[in-house]
Amino acid sequence: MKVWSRGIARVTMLVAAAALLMLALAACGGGGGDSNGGGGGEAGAITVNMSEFKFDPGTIQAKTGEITFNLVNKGTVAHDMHIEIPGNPQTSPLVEPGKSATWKVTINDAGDYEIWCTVQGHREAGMEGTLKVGS
Ligand SMILES: [Cu+2]
Repeated sequence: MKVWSRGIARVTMLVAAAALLMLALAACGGGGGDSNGGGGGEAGAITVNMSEFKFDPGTIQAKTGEITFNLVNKGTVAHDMHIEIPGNPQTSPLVEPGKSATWKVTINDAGDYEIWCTVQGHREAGMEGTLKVGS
């Protein structure tokens, strides 16, 4: 069951990646206007803006189950988002400056989870926060 649903999640991600690629190709035709943020990302996704050195919002509210993040890097260096899930810590792909990424994580237990950026020195500089998962 768990393996099966993971497979579905993987297929969903591939479909999402393909859709993003098509969007990117379409955007290229327009010439230069790289408009990330502001309505971008998947429906129901939680947008988290990353910059030096913070997550905005710093406290993120979510519901148990599959959580979709729209990670937007508004900074000038690469950032990622790590969620300290006991026994199952998760780290997003690295998001380059000016880019965004859709990232899905499944959390079945309600609670508060620490988040931080794993790029060296960023957490120490204040790039951390809390993910509050409610049922
Ligand atoms: Cu960072």
